[in-house]
Amino acid sequence: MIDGKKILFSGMQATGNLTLGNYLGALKNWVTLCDEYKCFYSVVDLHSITVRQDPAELRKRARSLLTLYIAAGLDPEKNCIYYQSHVSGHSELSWILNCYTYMGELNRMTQFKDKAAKHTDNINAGLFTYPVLMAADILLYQTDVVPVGKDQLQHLEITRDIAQRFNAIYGDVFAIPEPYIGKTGASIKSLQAPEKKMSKSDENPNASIYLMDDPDTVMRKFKRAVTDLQAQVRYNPEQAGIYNLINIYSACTGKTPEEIEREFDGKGYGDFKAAVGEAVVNVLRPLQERYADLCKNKDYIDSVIKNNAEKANYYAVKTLRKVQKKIGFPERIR
Ligand code: ATP
Ligand code: LTN
Repeated sequence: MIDGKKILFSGMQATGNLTLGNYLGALKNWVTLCDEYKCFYSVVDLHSITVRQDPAELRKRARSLLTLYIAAGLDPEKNCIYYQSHVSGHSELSWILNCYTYMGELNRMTQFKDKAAKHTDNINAGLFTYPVLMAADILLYQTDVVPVGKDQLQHLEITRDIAQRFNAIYGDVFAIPEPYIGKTGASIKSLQAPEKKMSKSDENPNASIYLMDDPDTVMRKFKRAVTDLQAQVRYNPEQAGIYNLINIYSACTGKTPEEIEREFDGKGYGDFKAAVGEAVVNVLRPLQERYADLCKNKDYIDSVIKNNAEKANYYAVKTLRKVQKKIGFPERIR
Protein backbone atom coordinates (compact mmCIF):
# COMPACT_ATOMS: atom_id res chain seq x y z
CA MET A 1 0.00 0.00 0.00
CA ILE A 2 1.13 3.54 -0.77
CA ASP A 3 -0.98 6.44 0.57
CA GLY A 4 -3.70 3.92 1.45
CA LYS A 5 -3.93 2.63 -2.13
CA LYS A 6 -3.12 -0.74 -3.63
CA ILE A 7 -0.18 -0.73 -6.02
CA LEU A 8 -0.43 -1.26 -9.78
CA PHE A 9 2.43 -1.80 -12.22
CA SER A 10 2.45 -2.09 -15.99
CA GLY A 11 4.76 -1.32 -18.85
CA MET A 12 5.10 -1.24 -22.60
CA GLN A 13 8.05 -1.74 -24.86
CA ALA A 14 9.21 1.11 -27.04
CA THR A 15 9.53 -1.14 -30.07
CA GLY A 16 7.47 -0.08 -33.08
CA ASN A 17 4.76 2.53 -33.27
CA LEU A 18 1.79 2.14 -30.95
CA THR A 19 -1.42 0.88 -32.53
CA LEU A 20 -5.08 1.44 -31.85
CA GLY A 21 -4.97 -2.00 -30.17
CA ASN A 22 -2.38 -0.79 -27.65
CA TYR A 23 -4.51 2.29 -26.98
CA LEU A 24 -7.96 0.69 -26.66
CA GLY A 25 -6.66 -2.49 -25.01
CA ALA A 26 -4.20 -0.93 -22.58
CA LEU A 27 -3.44 2.81 -22.42
CA LYS A 28 -7.05 4.03 -22.40
CA ASN A 29 -7.85 1.71 -19.49
CA TRP A 30 -4.72 2.66 -17.57
CA VAL A 31 -6.01 6.23 -17.41
CA THR A 32 -9.10 5.16 -15.45
CA LEU A 33 -7.12 3.26 -12.81
CA CYS A 34 -5.18 6.06 -11.15
CA ASP A 35 -7.93 7.04 -8.70
CA GLU A 36 -8.19 3.55 -7.32
CA TYR A 37 -4.53 2.48 -7.39
CA LYS A 38 -1.08 3.91 -6.91
CA CYS A 39 0.18 3.35 -10.46
CA PHE A 40 3.63 2.79 -11.91
CA TYR A 41 3.79 2.87 -15.71
CA SER A 42 7.20 2.17 -17.12
CA VAL A 43 8.71 2.42 -20.58
CA VAL A 44 10.50 -0.92 -20.40
CA ASP A 45 13.62 -0.20 -22.40
CA LEU A 46 15.66 -2.92 -20.69
CA HIS A 47 13.25 -5.43 -22.19
CA SER A 48 13.62 -3.91 -25.66
CA ILE A 49 17.29 -4.87 -26.03
CA THR A 50 16.44 -8.59 -25.96
CA VAL A 51 16.00 -7.89 -29.68
CA ARG A 52 18.73 -5.89 -31.46
CA GLN A 53 17.88 -2.16 -31.58
CA ASP A 54 19.30 0.83 -33.37
CA PRO A 55 20.52 3.09 -30.49
CA ALA A 56 19.26 6.43 -31.86
CA GLU A 57 15.94 4.87 -32.80
CA LEU A 58 15.48 3.24 -29.38
CA ARG A 59 16.16 6.54 -27.60
CA LYS A 60 13.68 8.36 -29.84
CA ARG A 61 10.98 5.74 -29.47
CA ALA A 62 11.36 5.54 -25.70
CA ARG A 63 10.81 9.29 -25.38
CA SER A 64 7.94 9.18 -27.79
CA LEU A 65 6.24 6.40 -25.79
CA LEU A 66 6.69 8.23 -22.51
CA THR A 67 5.19 11.36 -24.12
CA LEU A 68 2.30 9.29 -25.46
CA TYR A 69 1.55 7.97 -21.97
CA ILE A 70 1.01 11.59 -20.91
CA ALA A 71 -0.85 12.54 -24.10
CA ALA A 72 -3.24 9.63 -23.51
CA GLY A 73 -4.19 11.19 -20.20
CA LEU A 74 -1.85 9.67 -17.60
CA ASP A 75 -1.15 12.52 -15.22
CA PRO A 76 2.53 12.32 -14.21
CA GLU A 77 1.71 13.95 -10.87
CA LYS A 78 -0.62 11.09 -9.97
CA ASN A 79 1.08 8.22 -11.84
CA CYS A 80 4.73 7.33 -11.81
CA ILE A 81 5.77 7.42 -15.48
CA TYR A 82 9.43 6.60 -16.01
CA TYR A 83 12.10 4.76 -17.99
CA GLN A 84 12.94 1.33 -16.61
CA SER A 85 16.65 1.92 -17.35
CA HIS A 86 16.66 4.99 -15.05
CA VAL A 87 15.92 2.87 -11.99
CA SER A 88 18.83 0.48 -11.51
CA GLY A 89 16.87 -1.64 -9.04
CA HIS A 90 15.18 -3.41 -11.97
CA SER A 91 18.48 -4.83 -13.17
CA GLU A 92 19.75 -5.56 -9.67
CA LEU A 93 16.65 -7.41 -8.53
CA SER A 94 16.50 -9.21 -11.84
CA TRP A 95 19.94 -10.72 -11.27
CA ILE A 96 18.97 -11.88 -7.79
CA LEU A 97 15.71 -13.42 -9.01
CA ASN A 98 17.60 -15.21 -11.79
CA CYS A 99 19.14 -17.27 -9.01
CA TYR A 100 15.68 -18.27 -7.78
CA THR A 101 14.28 -19.25 -11.17
CA TYR A 102 14.70 -22.63 -12.83
CA MET A 103 15.78 -23.23 -16.41
CA GLY A 104 12.88 -25.67 -16.73
CA GLU A 105 10.36 -22.96 -15.85
CA LEU A 106 11.79 -20.54 -18.41
CA ASN A 107 11.88 -23.28 -21.02
CA ARG A 108 8.11 -23.49 -20.89
CA MET A 109 7.52 -19.83 -21.77
CA THR A 110 5.69 -19.64 -25.08
CA GLN A 111 6.82 -16.08 -25.82
CA PHE A 112 10.45 -17.21 -25.68
CA LYS A 113 9.72 -20.03 -28.10
CA ASP A 114 7.94 -17.63 -30.48
CA LYS A 115 10.61 -14.93 -30.32
CA ALA A 116 13.47 -17.42 -30.60
CA ALA A 117 11.86 -18.82 -33.75
CA LYS A 118 11.55 -15.27 -35.14
CA HIS A 119 15.11 -14.16 -34.31
CA THR A 120 17.15 -17.30 -34.98
CA ASP A 121 20.36 -15.26 -35.42
CA ASN A 122 20.10 -13.71 -31.95
CA ILE A 123 18.74 -16.14 -29.36
CA ASN A 124 20.45 -14.40 -26.46
CA ALA A 125 20.31 -15.20 -22.74
CA GLY A 126 18.35 -11.98 -22.11
CA LEU A 127 15.56 -13.22 -24.35
CA PHE A 128 15.47 -16.39 -22.26
CA THR A 129 15.41 -14.59 -18.89
CA TYR A 130 13.01 -11.86 -20.08
CA PRO A 131 10.28 -13.11 -17.70
CA VAL A 132 12.65 -12.76 -14.72
CA LEU A 133 13.20 -9.08 -15.54
CA MET A 134 9.44 -8.71 -15.81
CA ALA A 135 9.09 -10.38 -12.39
CA ALA A 136 11.65 -7.92 -11.00
CA ASP A 137 9.67 -4.97 -12.45
CA ILE A 138 6.55 -6.13 -10.70
CA LEU A 139 8.00 -7.33 -7.38
CA LEU A 140 10.22 -4.28 -6.91
CA TYR A 141 7.18 -2.11 -6.13
CA GLN A 142 5.27 -4.59 -3.95
CA THR A 143 2.70 -4.61 -6.74
CA ASP A 144 -0.81 -5.89 -6.03
CA VAL A 145 -2.28 -5.76 -9.53
CA VAL A 146 -0.88 -5.93 -13.05
CA PRO A 147 -3.02 -5.05 -16.08
CA VAL A 148 -1.75 -7.21 -18.93
CA GLY A 149 -3.02 -8.84 -22.05
CA LYS A 150 -3.62 -12.60 -22.30
CA ASP A 151 -0.22 -13.10 -23.94
CA GLN A 152 1.51 -11.93 -20.75
CA LEU A 153 -0.44 -14.08 -18.27
CA GLN A 154 2.18 -16.82 -18.36
CA HIS A 155 4.81 -14.27 -17.32
CA LEU A 156 2.63 -13.12 -14.45
CA GLU A 157 2.20 -16.72 -13.34
CA ILE A 158 5.98 -17.26 -13.19
CA THR A 159 6.29 -13.94 -11.29
CA ARG A 160 3.92 -15.28 -8.66
CA ASP A 161 5.83 -18.58 -8.48
CA ILE A 162 9.16 -16.80 -8.00
CA ALA A 163 7.69 -14.50 -5.33
CA GLN A 164 6.11 -17.38 -3.44
CA ARG A 165 9.33 -19.40 -3.62
CA PHE A 166 11.32 -16.46 -2.28
CA ASN A 167 8.80 -15.72 0.47
CA ALA A 168 8.79 -19.39 1.52
CA ILE A 169 12.54 -19.19 2.19
CA TYR A 170 12.88 -15.68 3.64
CA GLY A 171 9.46 -14.69 5.00
CA ASP A 172 7.03 -12.16 3.58
CA VAL A 173 9.32 -10.11 1.36
CA PHE A 174 7.16 -9.66 -1.75
CA ALA A 175 3.49 -8.93 -2.28
CA ILE A 176 1.94 -11.59 -4.55
CA PRO A 177 0.54 -9.81 -7.63
CA GLU A 178 -2.76 -10.58 -9.32
CA PRO A 179 -3.56 -10.01 -12.99
CA TYR A 180 -5.96 -7.15 -13.61
CA ILE A 181 -8.48 -8.02 -16.26
CA GLY A 182 -10.17 -4.83 -17.43
CA LYS A 183 -13.95 -4.65 -17.80
CA THR A 184 -13.86 -3.64 -21.46
CA GLY A 185 -10.30 -4.23 -22.73
CA ALA A 186 -11.45 -5.69 -26.06
CA SER A 187 -8.82 -7.46 -28.08
CA ILE A 188 -8.50 -5.48 -31.29
CA LYS A 189 -7.74 -7.56 -34.37
CA SER A 190 -5.75 -6.95 -37.51
CA LEU A 191 -7.72 -5.15 -40.25
CA GLN A 192 -6.21 -7.48 -42.86
CA ALA A 193 -6.37 -10.82 -41.00
CA PRO A 194 -9.04 -10.45 -38.30
CA GLU A 195 -8.19 -13.78 -36.67
CA LYS A 196 -4.85 -12.28 -35.54
CA LYS A 197 -4.45 -9.46 -33.03
CA MET A 198 -3.53 -5.99 -34.25
CA SER A 199 0.15 -5.74 -33.44
CA LYS A 200 2.76 -3.01 -33.73
CA SER A 201 5.22 -5.44 -35.27
CA ASP A 202 2.94 -6.51 -38.16
CA GLU A 203 4.80 -6.14 -41.47
CA ASN A 204 1.66 -5.11 -43.33
CA PRO A 205 1.03 -1.41 -42.56
CA ASN A 206 -2.62 -1.75 -43.64
CA ALA A 207 -3.23 -4.29 -40.87
CA SER A 208 -2.84 -1.76 -38.06
CA ILE A 209 -4.02 1.75 -37.29
CA TYR A 210 -1.10 3.63 -35.75
CA LEU A 211 -1.84 6.30 -33.20
CA MET A 212 -0.06 8.86 -35.34
CA ASP A 213 -1.88 7.98 -38.61
CA ASP A 214 -3.44 11.04 -40.25
CA PRO A 215 -7.22 11.06 -40.96
CA ASP A 216 -6.84 10.14 -44.66
CA THR A 217 -4.69 7.13 -43.81
CA VAL A 218 -7.16 5.98 -41.16
CA MET A 219 -10.13 6.28 -43.55
CA ARG A 220 -8.23 4.45 -46.29
CA LYS A 221 -7.20 1.57 -44.01
CA PHE A 222 -10.78 1.05 -42.85
CA LYS A 223 -12.03 1.19 -46.42
CA ARG A 224 -9.62 -1.66 -47.24
CA ALA A 225 -10.38 -3.66 -44.09
CA VAL A 226 -11.19 -7.32 -44.74
CA THR A 227 -14.87 -8.19 -44.25
CA ASP A 228 -17.12 -10.94 -45.69
CA LEU A 229 -19.85 -11.56 -48.23
CA GLN A 230 -22.78 -11.62 -45.80
CA ALA A 231 -23.45 -7.91 -46.28
CA GLN A 232 -24.98 -7.35 -42.87
CA VAL A 233 -23.59 -5.56 -39.84
CA ARG A 234 -24.12 -8.27 -37.22
CA TYR A 235 -22.19 -8.85 -34.00
CA ASN A 236 -21.35 -12.39 -34.94
CA PRO A 237 -17.89 -13.82 -34.11
CA GLU A 238 -18.02 -15.84 -37.33
CA GLN A 239 -17.99 -12.58 -39.30
CA ALA A 240 -14.54 -11.88 -37.84
CA GLY A 241 -13.84 -8.67 -39.78
CA ILE A 242 -17.19 -7.03 -39.04
CA TYR A 243 -17.08 -8.28 -35.43
CA ASN A 244 -13.75 -6.50 -35.00
CA LEU A 245 -15.02 -3.31 -36.60
CA ILE A 246 -18.01 -3.34 -34.25
CA ASN A 247 -15.66 -3.73 -31.27
CA ILE A 248 -13.58 -0.81 -32.48
CA TYR A 249 -16.64 1.38 -33.12
CA SER A 250 -18.05 0.44 -29.74
CA ALA A 251 -14.80 1.23 -27.90
CA CYS A 252 -14.53 4.60 -29.68
CA THR A 253 -18.15 5.75 -29.28
CA GLY A 254 -19.35 3.98 -26.13
CA LYS A 255 -22.27 2.50 -28.09
CA THR A 256 -23.16 -1.14 -27.40
CA PRO A 257 -22.93 -3.77 -30.19
CA GLU A 258 -26.76 -4.01 -30.18
CA GLU A 259 -27.10 -0.27 -30.72
CA ILE A 260 -24.56 -0.48 -33.53
CA GLU A 261 -26.43 -3.35 -35.21
CA ARG A 262 -29.59 -1.21 -35.11
CA GLU A 263 -27.81 1.90 -36.38
CA PHE A 264 -26.54 0.05 -39.47
CA ASP A 265 -29.50 -2.19 -40.08
CA GLY A 266 -30.05 -2.33 -43.85
CA LYS A 267 -26.95 -0.27 -44.59
CA GLY A 268 -23.93 -1.46 -46.56
CA TYR A 269 -20.38 -2.17 -45.38
CA GLY A 270 -19.14 0.99 -47.13
CA ASP A 271 -21.24 3.22 -44.85
CA PHE A 272 -20.28 1.27 -41.78
CA LYS A 273 -16.55 1.34 -42.52
CA ALA A 274 -16.67 5.10 -43.09
CA ALA A 275 -18.43 5.56 -39.74
CA VAL A 276 -15.83 3.43 -37.94
CA GLY A 277 -13.04 5.41 -39.61
CA GLU A 278 -14.58 8.71 -38.49
CA ALA A 279 -15.05 7.47 -34.94
CA VAL A 280 -11.38 6.48 -34.80
CA VAL A 281 -10.24 9.79 -36.31
CA ASN A 282 -12.24 11.57 -33.57
CA VAL A 283 -10.46 9.55 -30.89
CA LEU A 284 -7.01 10.04 -32.38
CA ARG A 285 -7.30 13.77 -33.12
CA PRO A 286 -7.14 15.05 -29.51
CA LEU A 287 -4.46 12.49 -28.68
CA GLN A 288 -2.30 13.66 -31.60
CA GLU A 289 -2.85 17.31 -30.70
CA ARG A 290 -1.83 16.76 -27.07
CA TYR A 291 1.18 14.76 -28.24
CA ALA A 292 2.31 17.54 -30.59
CA ASP A 293 1.93 20.14 -27.82
CA LEU A 294 3.90 18.03 -25.36
CA CYS A 295 6.71 17.49 -27.87
CA LYS A 296 7.15 21.27 -28.03
CA ASN A 297 7.59 21.41 -24.28
CA LYS A 298 10.97 19.77 -23.82
CA ASP A 299 11.60 21.16 -20.33
CA TYR A 300 8.33 19.80 -19.04
CA ILE A 301 8.97 16.28 -20.37
CA ASP A 302 12.52 16.41 -19.02
CA SER A 303 11.22 17.34 -15.58
CA VAL A 304 8.72 14.45 -15.66
CA ILE A 305 11.52 12.06 -16.62
CA LYS A 306 13.73 13.24 -13.76
CA ASN A 307 11.13 13.56 -11.00
CA ASN A 308 9.35 10.32 -11.72
CA ALA A 309 12.55 8.28 -11.92
CA GLU A 310 13.44 9.65 -8.48
CA LYS A 311 10.01 8.74 -7.14
CA ALA A 312 10.19 5.22 -8.58
CA ASN A 313 13.71 4.79 -7.29
CA TYR A 314 12.63 5.67 -3.76
CA TYR A 315 10.17 2.74 -3.65
CA ALA A 316 12.44 0.40 -5.61
CA VAL A 317 15.36 0.86 -3.22
CA LYS A 318 13.16 0.05 -0.23
CA THR A 319 12.34 -3.41 -1.60
CA LEU A 320 15.83 -3.99 -2.94
CA ARG A 321 17.52 -3.29 0.42
CA LYS A 322 15.09 -5.63 2.16
CA VAL A 323 15.88 -8.39 -0.36
CA GLN A 324 19.65 -7.86 -0.14
CA LYS A 325 19.52 -8.05 3.64
CA LYS A 326 17.41 -11.21 3.63
CA ILE A 327 19.75 -13.09 1.32
CA GLY A 328 22.83 -12.14 3.33
CA PHE A 329 24.61 -9.39 1.41
CA PRO A 330 26.83 -7.32 3.71
CA GLU A 331 25.32 -4.18 5.18
CA ARG A 332 26.21 -0.82 3.67
CA ILE A 333 28.36 1.38 5.87
CA ARG A 334 26.94 4.92 6.02
P1 ATP B 1 4.51 -6.56 -30.47
O1 ATP B 1 3.92 -6.58 -31.83
O2 ATP B 1 5.84 -5.86 -30.39
O3 ATP B 1 4.46 -7.86 -29.75
P2 ATP B 1 2.08 -5.54 -29.39
O4 ATP B 1 1.43 -4.50 -30.27
O5 ATP B 1 1.49 -6.89 -29.41
O6 ATP B 1 3.62 -5.56 -29.63
P3 ATP B 1 2.71 -5.25 -26.57
O7 ATP B 1 3.87 -4.32 -26.37
O8 ATP B 1 2.91 -6.71 -26.43
O9 ATP B 1 1.98 -4.90 -27.96
O10 ATP B 1 1.54 -4.84 -25.59
C1 ATP B 1 1.39 -3.63 -24.92
C2 ATP B 1 0.00 -3.61 -24.30
O11 ATP B 1 -0.98 -3.44 -25.32
C3 ATP B 1 -0.34 -4.90 -23.56
O12 ATP B 1 -1.01 -4.57 -22.36
C4 ATP B 1 -1.27 -5.62 -24.51
O13 ATP B 1 -2.19 -6.44 -23.85
C5 ATP B 1 -1.96 -4.48 -25.23
N1 ATP B 1 -2.32 -4.86 -26.60
C6 ATP B 1 -1.46 -5.10 -27.61
N2 ATP B 1 -2.10 -5.41 -28.75
C7 ATP B 1 -3.42 -5.37 -28.45
C8 ATP B 1 -4.62 -5.60 -29.20
N3 ATP B 1 -4.57 -5.92 -30.48
N4 ATP B 1 -5.81 -5.48 -28.58
C9 ATP B 1 -5.86 -5.13 -27.29
N5 ATP B 1 -4.78 -4.90 -26.52
C10 ATP B 1 -3.58 -5.01 -27.08
N1 LTN C 1 6.32 -7.96 -21.37
C1 LTN C 1 5.32 -6.89 -21.46
C2 LTN C 1 5.89 -5.57 -21.04
C3 LTN C 1 6.27 -5.59 -19.61
C4 LTN C 1 5.36 -5.60 -18.50
C5 LTN C 1 6.21 -5.62 -17.35
C6 LTN C 1 3.98 -5.61 -18.38
C7 LTN C 1 7.53 -5.62 -19.11
N2 LTN C 1 7.48 -5.63 -17.74
C8 LTN C 1 5.65 -5.67 -16.07
C9 LTN C 1 3.44 -5.64 -17.10
C10 LTN C 1 4.28 -5.69 -15.97
C11 LTN C 1 4.86 -6.81 -22.93
O1 LTN C 1 5.62 -7.09 -23.81
N3 LTN C 1 3.62 -6.39 -23.12
